[in-house]
Amino acid sequence: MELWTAATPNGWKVTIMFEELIEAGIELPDFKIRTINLSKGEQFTDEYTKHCPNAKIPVLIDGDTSVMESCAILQYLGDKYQTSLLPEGEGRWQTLQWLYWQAANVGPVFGNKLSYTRYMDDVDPAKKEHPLTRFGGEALRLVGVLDRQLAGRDYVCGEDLTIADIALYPWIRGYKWSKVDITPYENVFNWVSRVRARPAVERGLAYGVPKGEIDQWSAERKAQYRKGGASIAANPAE
Ligand SMILES: N[C@@H](CCC(=O)N[C@@H](CS)C(=O)NCC(=O)O)C(=O)O
Repeated sequence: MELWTAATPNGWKVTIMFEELIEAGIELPDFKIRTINLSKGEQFTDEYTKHCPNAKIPVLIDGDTSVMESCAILQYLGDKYQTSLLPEGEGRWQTLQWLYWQAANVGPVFGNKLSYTRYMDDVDPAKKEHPLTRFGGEALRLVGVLDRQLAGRDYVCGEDLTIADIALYPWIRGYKWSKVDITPYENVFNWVSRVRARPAVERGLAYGVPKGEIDQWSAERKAQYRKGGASIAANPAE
């Protein structure tokens, strides 16, 4: 089994899943992680798009089967290795609806908010006003939905962590980065700490990232980005 990925929220979903499966006692076959260099455009090569026609990371290659889309990969692994990460019966549909909610809403909206907040330095600020308001407002609405779902629950679908939490966590944890203020949403804020405290999540997030940088950018990495003109490098550590 091979995972072609990069150190980004959609990539971390799958490496967290590997680690949670191992934590649950599953003996995974030998798997290989291949880092795709997005800035060099490795996602556009014929070799890559043969497995992932959408030309985005991650893609899982399991023998003759290639699966693109991070949430489909979570579901594939959840089906292949039966654990409480993708329960059966009623719990399955509870989990899948929140998984698809992430894929259709939180991922694209947080991704766009992040992009306009951090990466579009060359765009006239007046032109960014509408998308920032639109995606910022929608991101907060989604956080409100998640907050209500988490009331009285440790995890999105109840007492146990599922692939719905794994899909949501890498995007929500980056709230400072995307400047979506989740702090008034107590259930979400506490859930972020709860998920973060899991050893498998810690290990999953560390794929492709030096340990000291897991939760913040090192001075060296910021300097690299500053050279490219990105304002993210100028932000103080929060
Ligand atoms: N819906 C896709 C989104 C994948 C995605 O946007 N991947 C980003 C990194 S997080 C990527 O490959 N970006 C490179 C590019 O757009 O060229 C998924 O969940 O797998």
